[in-house]
Amino acid sequence: MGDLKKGRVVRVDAKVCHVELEGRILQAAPRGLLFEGLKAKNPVAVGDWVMINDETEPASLHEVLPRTNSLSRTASSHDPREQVLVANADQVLIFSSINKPRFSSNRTDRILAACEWNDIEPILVLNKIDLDKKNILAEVRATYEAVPVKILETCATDGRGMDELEEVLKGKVSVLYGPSGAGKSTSLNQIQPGLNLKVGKISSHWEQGRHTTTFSRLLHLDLGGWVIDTPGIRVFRLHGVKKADIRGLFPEFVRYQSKCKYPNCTHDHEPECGVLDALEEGFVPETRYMSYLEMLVEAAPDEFGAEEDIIDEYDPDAPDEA
Ligand SMILES: Nc1nc2c(ncn2[C@@H]2O[C@H](COP(=O)(O)OP(=O)(O)OP(=O)(O)O)[C@@H](O)[C@H]2O)c(=O)[nH]1
Ligand SMILES: [Mg+2]
Ligand SMILES: [Zn+2]
Repeated sequence: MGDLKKGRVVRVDAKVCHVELEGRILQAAPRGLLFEGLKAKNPVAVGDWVMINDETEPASLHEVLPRTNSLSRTASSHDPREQVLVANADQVLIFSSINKPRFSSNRTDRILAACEWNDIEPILVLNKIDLDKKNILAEVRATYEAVPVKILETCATDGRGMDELEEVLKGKVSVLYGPSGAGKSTSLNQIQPGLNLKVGKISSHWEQGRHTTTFSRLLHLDLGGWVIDTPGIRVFRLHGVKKADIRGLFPEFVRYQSKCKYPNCTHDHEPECGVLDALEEGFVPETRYMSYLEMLVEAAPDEFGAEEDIIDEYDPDAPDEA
């Protein structure tokens, strides 16, 4: 057996991983050993550092090096295992369009909670500010500044906010997360036209994007750093959290928690709850509280939502990406 070499996983397919090794990308099959005793659904994720033997045909992936962090979720409503979406990332850029598709508080709150749980810095990118016909931008800003979360306002089509976005990406490993159609690929193309990522059309009927990016992959940025462009994920359910953990994932609630009568108050049904009072007085936005309650219910053991939880359907007719 030849010497093992260290590479980085840039893409994961069903049977092989695409690994960058000494400036080239090769496909490597994970060894069976990596699956033995595995509790998670997948042994390898995009962003992982791995040890490769490139003298076999195909190359083989021998070892996954310890991770600094990972972003995981519950695989699906039928599969309670942990699914590691990405590993070793510095930050998650949560892309949301203000309109087309419309801004989703629930989706935003779930991924924010996941960042908090996995200890990865979130940055909220509010894109398509040119489409803010209903003037929701100010309200969204206020809600998330209170958490607090760092916020960028962008318009990927006319270039507004792209300098700030570059500044944030420079030298970091960033996950780009957001619904189909939010403008992740358009933004990356603005920053680095050579990437030539395919961008989607928005269906006017549904006002939703179809998935144009269908798998996660790690890309180099000329300005320094890496981005992981991900396909939109419909529902992000945390993995391994207990009911009692959820309240810690909504940082702005903590401010009011000291006024709760019971120290282990779930802010759900208990009397004399500081968070419920703050909600009634308008200090806690209703959207944040609704997301909290939904996640609280899910966190109960054996309770998984009935709704399908897969990466939005893959369009087989879509041409391959550049
Ligand atoms: N009006 C407006 N349209 C935009 C803006 N940013 C992107 N778009 C359009 O939105 C559509 C979807 O953009 P994409 O970049 O493909 O979205 P995506 O987030 O990569 O979507 P997936 O790859 O499917 O996850 C394209 O038609 C873009 O031209 C913006 O700031 N304003
Ligand atoms: Mg895309
Ligand atoms: Zn309470």
